[in-house]
Amino acid sequence: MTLAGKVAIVTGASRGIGRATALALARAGAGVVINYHRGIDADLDDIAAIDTLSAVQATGRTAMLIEGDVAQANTAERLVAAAVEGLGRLDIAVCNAGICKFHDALSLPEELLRRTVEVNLIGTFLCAQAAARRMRDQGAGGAIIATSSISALVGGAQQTHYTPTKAGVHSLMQSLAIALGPWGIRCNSVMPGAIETDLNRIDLSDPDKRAYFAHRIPLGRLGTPEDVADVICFLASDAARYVTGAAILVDGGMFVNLQ
Ligand code: NAD
Ligand code: RM4
Repeated sequence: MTLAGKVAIVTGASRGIGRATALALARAGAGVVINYHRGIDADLDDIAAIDTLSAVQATGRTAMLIEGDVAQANTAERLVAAAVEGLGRLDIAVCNAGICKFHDALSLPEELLRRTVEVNLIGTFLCAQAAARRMRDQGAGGAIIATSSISALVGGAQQTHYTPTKAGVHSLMQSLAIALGPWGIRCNSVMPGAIETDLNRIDLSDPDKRAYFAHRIPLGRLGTPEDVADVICFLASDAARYVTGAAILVDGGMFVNLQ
């Protein structure tokens, strides 16, 4: 197990890419602090989170569940404290929590714009900063991985409030790689393409959209959360010991397919 003895935080880990990442890290040997946020369907969110906790524990690793909105100032510190007090240390932070409510640009409410920036960009910054402070104090390096997106590089008419946050996350990992390199803390991002999760369930229910993606993705299928989780695990591991400031597209080739 490549991550034996390591401890990780994963934000937004009750569902989708975060859930698959928590499981992949645990299977590789890491203890995991699982974060999620109670949204409009609080009961369903709790059920998903408890299910993830059980699945991670079933791997034989230690896990903790911490509810909290990453946009709130103290959530990241609570996650770090849980890792240190509950699991003894912190080696890996996966800043993954994100929202994307598809919406027209011209009628976009300011509130949705501000919330998307707060969760996706500010939440990622606060999580990375709190984790990095602890990793610096431990003196043993660390790995921070953020979930950016193919949408950091290309646009979407219904995503004008979202794509700039993903470009921001990409840039944040580049700058943090420079700032934290002296402590051996590596900072990278993954850029998933179209991965089937709750986040895009409505968008991908449009047959025309599915047909477009099927045509555009050279590997011929939408992505799964596990496709992304395995790359995050690689970036978290010593196999990526000389990789920092990088962004890895995990999109089945969708980005490069122009004609
Ligand atoms: P999802 O909706 O399946 O899961 C989102 C998770 O984030 C849930 O666990 C939810 O509880 C949590 N969450 C939401 N708001 C939160 C908040 N304020 N604080 C803490 N946790 C919060 O989504 P997903 O598709 O797995 O997306 C995960 C990340 O991947 C996001 O950052 C998203 O932008 C990014 N991404 C997704 C795709 C895709 O195609 N699904 C593609 C590129 C990037
Ligand atoms: C991603 C990308 C995907 C979309 C999700 C919601 O960053 O744009 O195509 O389905 O967001």
